[in-house]
Amino acid sequence: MISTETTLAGYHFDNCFMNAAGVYCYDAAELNQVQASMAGTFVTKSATVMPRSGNPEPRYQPTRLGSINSMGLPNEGLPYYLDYVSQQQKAVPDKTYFQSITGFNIEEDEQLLAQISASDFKGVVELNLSCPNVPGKPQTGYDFEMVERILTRVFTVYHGPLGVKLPPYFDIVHFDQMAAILNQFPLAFVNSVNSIGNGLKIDVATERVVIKTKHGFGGIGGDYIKPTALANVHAFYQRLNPAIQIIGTGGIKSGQDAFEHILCGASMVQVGTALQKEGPIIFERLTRELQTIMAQKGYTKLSDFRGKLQYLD
Ligand code: RRO
Repeated sequence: MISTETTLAGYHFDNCFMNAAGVYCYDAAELNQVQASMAGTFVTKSATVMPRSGNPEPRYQPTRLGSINSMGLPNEGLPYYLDYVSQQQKAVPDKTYFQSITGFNIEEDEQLLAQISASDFKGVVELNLSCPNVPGKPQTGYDFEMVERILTRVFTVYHGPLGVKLPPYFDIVHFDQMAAILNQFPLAFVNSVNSIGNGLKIDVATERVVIKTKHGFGGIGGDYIKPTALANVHAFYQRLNPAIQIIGTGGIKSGQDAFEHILCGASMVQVGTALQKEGPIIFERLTRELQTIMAQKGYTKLSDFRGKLQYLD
C-alpha cells in the first residue's frame, strides 16, 4: 500500500495534495468541488476584513508555460469563509481546513485573527504575506522589518496553528535573513511560493498586454516558477527550526513535480495554475502519478524521501 498521507500542524491529512489559495476557493460552489475531489483538504481564497470585487478583467490568462494574474484579492470577506468552514467542520468533522487571510496593515491582521478566535474555527490559518496585485500595496514578504513586526503582533493575539505564505526570494542572503526572522516565532508552517510578482505577458498579434490592471503586470505561476519554488522550499527546509513545516507551491502539474517538492522538504503540496486549467479532477492524476514514482523507487510513505535531496559533494 502506497500512501500519500501527511501530517501538518499536528493534523492528519489523507492526501498531501490540496489547492493553492486563489484557485477553486472563491466561494462555496468552488470549495465544494475541491472538497468532493481527492484533495486532502482545501484552503480558502485569502479573506480580507471587507468583501472585495478585485481588479477589472481581464485579470487571469493561461499561457503556454503557466499563467499570469492580477486578480486583486477578490473575496467574499472573512465571515463568509468562516461560515463555510464551520459547515464543513460539522459535515465532515474528521477533516481539517485552511483559512487564508490577508490584512492591509497590522491592525487588520489583528482584526481578522480576532474574528477567527471568536468563531468556532478549528483549523489552520495561512497568513498571506505576498499578494503582488493590489495597486500601491507592496508585497509584505519583501519588507523584512515589517514581517517581523507583523509576526510579533500576530503571535501575541493568536494562539492557534498559523503559517505564512511567502513570496519567492532570489538571493541566499535573503533566505538567511528571512529564516532568521521566521525562526523567532512558533509558526506551524511556511508556504513557498506565491506567484513571482509583476511579470509581463505580451500578445504579439495585437502588440498588447493581456491583463488590464497595472499596464499588464501580474503574478506569474506554472512551469516558469518551479525551479524558484523548489529552491525556496529547500532553502527554508535547510534553515528553519524542524518544528516549522514547509508547504510546497509552484509549478506542480504532475506527480513528478510533487515528488520534487517533497524531496526538497515539503510536507504538503499545493496546486494553482494546473488546478485552474484541469479542475479538481487533477488531484486523481497527481496522486496516481506520485504513487507510481514512489512504487518505482520502493517508497511507501512520504517520510521515506521527504527532505532527502542529495548533493554532488
Ligand atoms: O488576488 C490576487 O491577485 C492574488 C493574490 Br491575493 C496572491 O496572493 N497571489 C496572486 O498571485 N494573486
